[in-house]
Amino acid sequence: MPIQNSELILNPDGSIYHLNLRPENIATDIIFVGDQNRVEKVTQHFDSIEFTTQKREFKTTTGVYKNKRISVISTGIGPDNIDIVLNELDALVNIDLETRQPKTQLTSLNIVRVGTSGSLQNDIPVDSFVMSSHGLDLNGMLHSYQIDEISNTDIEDAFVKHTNWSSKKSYPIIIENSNELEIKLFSNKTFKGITATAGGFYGPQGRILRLGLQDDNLNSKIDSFNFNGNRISNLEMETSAIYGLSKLLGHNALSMNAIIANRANGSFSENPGKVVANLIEYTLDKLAG
Ligand code: R1P
Repeated sequence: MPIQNSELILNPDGSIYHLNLRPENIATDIIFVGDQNRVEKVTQHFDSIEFTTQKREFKTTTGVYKNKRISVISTGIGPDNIDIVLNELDALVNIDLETRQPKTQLTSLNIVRVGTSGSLQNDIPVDSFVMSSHGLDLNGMLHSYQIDEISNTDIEDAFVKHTNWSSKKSYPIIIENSNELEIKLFSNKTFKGITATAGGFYGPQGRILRLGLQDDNLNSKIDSFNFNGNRISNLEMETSAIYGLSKLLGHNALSMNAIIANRANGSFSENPGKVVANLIEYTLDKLAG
């Protein structure tokens, strides 16, 4: 049965609905950034550019860096956007858009997120890099899918117990990164830890402006969680969704975080643009290496 027009939506030019992309427009190596203005901060290093488009917050540029064809895509903010980006990218490589049938030969994409994030640990300072060993999903988007095979119940249950996690909130899920990409991108320049992914910036990350929180002590309980030496290093808004959907769809994913704030000691980078620029150069060189 072909996938119906209402489920797999194509634009009149045959491109996929939100991303505005056709299969030939994307490389198999992809860098995700949050901010659409960060796309050019990556592609300014490219030797050549073959394609660029934008619809809403989703800007894509494809080109070549040191003989490697790479697409850079802005996802905007949050796990809801990742649901759109991952499903549409997968459709571009793994569904025949003419027959509207899944392909029998599947393609695995290599996806590296270059994002900003807040450290939760005193010893992971602003202006450093964190590679996400796991995504800790606190937002629940992934619960719409069949996640039994990708979740790690031992750590999840320990986290729920440690934090006295409210049963009214979605159950946390822990998903691993791609080991292959970790080996490619790791060095002594980067910290490594579990990245917690929240579904909002203020309350869901424990920030108080005028509204009270469901649990005032959640961030300090997150900081002190330790499972066989694995601790939670940082908080942001996309990693667990990228890891979860990539694992379910058969893609490789890794999240690299430029630490611009330290939530444990209240500091903020004096030059956040610089650590992001450094992480972009680091990631490009490791990917092309
Ligand atoms: C919040 O300010 C945004 O910044 C972080 C968070 O994950 C969220 O998307 O990442 P980016 O800088 O990559 O967008």
